[in-house]
Amino acid sequence: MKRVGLVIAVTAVVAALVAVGGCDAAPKGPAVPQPPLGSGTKVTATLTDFHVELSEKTFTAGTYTFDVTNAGKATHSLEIVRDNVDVRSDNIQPGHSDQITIALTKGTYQVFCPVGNHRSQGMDMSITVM
Ligand SMILES: [Cu+2]
Repeated sequence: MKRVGLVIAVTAVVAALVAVGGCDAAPKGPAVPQPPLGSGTKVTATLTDFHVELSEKTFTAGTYTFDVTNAGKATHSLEIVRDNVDVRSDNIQPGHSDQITIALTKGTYQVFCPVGNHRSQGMDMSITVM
């Protein structure tokens, strides 16, 4: 996630991400390296207060770039997690966007907003990769 942040973000956002990074839940193993940012199949993710909407409902194994747009009024982010895979966008201000790229393999991933208590407020879903 730091890598993505460094590529994309302005310095202030990077600093904020690094500061937040120390609070993340313990990883379940070495982080799996992800493909280059922007590669693979494009998926649109729209974040609102408090819902995550994806343009795709079904996924097959492969590389995907999620174009994440915050269409809400609060700050949001998109995180995709499974085992030792954990990819997270920058914190996105209302009206702004970010990209994350992830190699999806067969199985179920949790897709949620890690900001505040947004996950428990409904910004939480799972995707199953066939
Ligand atoms: Cu949120």
